[in-house]
Amino acid sequence: MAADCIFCRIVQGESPARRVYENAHVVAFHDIAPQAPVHVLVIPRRHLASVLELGEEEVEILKGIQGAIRRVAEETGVARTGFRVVTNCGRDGHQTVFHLHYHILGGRRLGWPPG
Ligand code: IU
Repeated sequence: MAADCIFCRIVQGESPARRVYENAHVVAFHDIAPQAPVHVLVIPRRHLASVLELGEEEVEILKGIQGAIRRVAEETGVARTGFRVVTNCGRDGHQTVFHLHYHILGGRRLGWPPG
């Protein structure tokens, strides 16, 4: 657990979040400021600052992330209508929370390219 990391606190249950799914490696919860009717974040339990810290050694975490994405998409209904998975990295990528997270966005027709 990293000091002063809000997502580590959510993993620990020390900060509130509306969880939708969890497995041994990840937790998924509704984004506090949803940008689409479905906006869920999938985060690893282990603190990794961004996708840049996700290497071949983290294959079990990657499997957990992929399993969570599929389960969340199915359970929220966006597996049927379509959705987007995105992870922002660094300043230009608009990352604001430095604990790796994947956004699952859906429930409306999304624009492309992203701004
Ligand atoms: P970003 O990719 O780092 O920009 O996304 C961070 C997301 O985390 C953003 O969509 C926030 O609304 C969301 N979030 C949250 O769900 N709960 C929190 O306590 C905080 C941020 I701080």
